[in-house]
Amino acid sequence: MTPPQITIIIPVHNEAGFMGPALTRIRRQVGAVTPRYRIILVENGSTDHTHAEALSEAASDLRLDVIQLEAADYGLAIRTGMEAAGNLGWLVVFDIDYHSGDFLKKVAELDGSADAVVASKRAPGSRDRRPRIRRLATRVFNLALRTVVGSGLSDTHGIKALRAQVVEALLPQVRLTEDLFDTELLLRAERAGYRIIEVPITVEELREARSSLLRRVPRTLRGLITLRRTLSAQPRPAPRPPEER
Ligand SMILES: Nc1nc2c(ncn2[C@@H]2O[C@H](COP(=O)(O)OP(=O)(O)O)[C@@H](O)[C@H]2O)c(=O)[nH]1
Ligand SMILES: [Mg+2]
Repeated sequence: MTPPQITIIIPVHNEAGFMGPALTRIRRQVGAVTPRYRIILVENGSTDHTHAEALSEAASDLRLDVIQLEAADYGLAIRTGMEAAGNLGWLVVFDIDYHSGDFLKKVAELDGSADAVVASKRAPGSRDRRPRIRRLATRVFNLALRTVVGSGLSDTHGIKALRAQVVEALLPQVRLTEDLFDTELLLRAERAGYRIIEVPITVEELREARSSLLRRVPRTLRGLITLRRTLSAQPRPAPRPPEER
């Protein structure tokens, strides 16, 4: 089987010092799976030397591209990376502190049987070694995904891969940025009838979490309610015929 084209998109914000060693690990993980890869770092809003460090990494790595936007926005960073990635092969979203070689292997072994792959912290076989409070936040989010937006997905945050052509088709419809951009993208993929599979993952924090759950959980829940309104205002697309998949 020909190894797939993989473009890894990584949003980065105030990651000076941490990013260099993480990129070395990520290059090793993706290089073990395919020689046909690119990495796109999208930085915005950093107050440290992240952008300068990213540029210096890119100076010695032809497969690494760096994009900089002005204001801090996690979702907009991923979106911009996706827009820059083109429409070949797989687009993979990693965090700089959360990435997986095993996940890339699973994506590379797919034989056309899926349009998107989500590493779900809630899938059978996953091992979540994060602190209890973070695991609890994931459970709350999972419950909200089912009850607020009626999704069958068990996780939408974190590591995921989508076929570039699927992203190209869906991006014009996606409205949200920040925390919920990737959730909206996956929910729209689900509603459009694309085949999404969930795979287990071992989650280990490579460093302490920096975002405050106290602020993030209510913000995310409010965002999901907005998303439900947006999605229900639009007719559910007819399931796509098999030949289009
Ligand atoms: N471009 C960009 N990246 C961000 C922003 N906030 C977080 N990130 C990146 O998103 C990833 C996850 O962030 P992290 O702080 O580990 O969040 P957590 O693990 O979900 O609490 C890391 O690669 C961060 O550098 C942002 O505002 N802009
Ligand atoms: Mg993190």
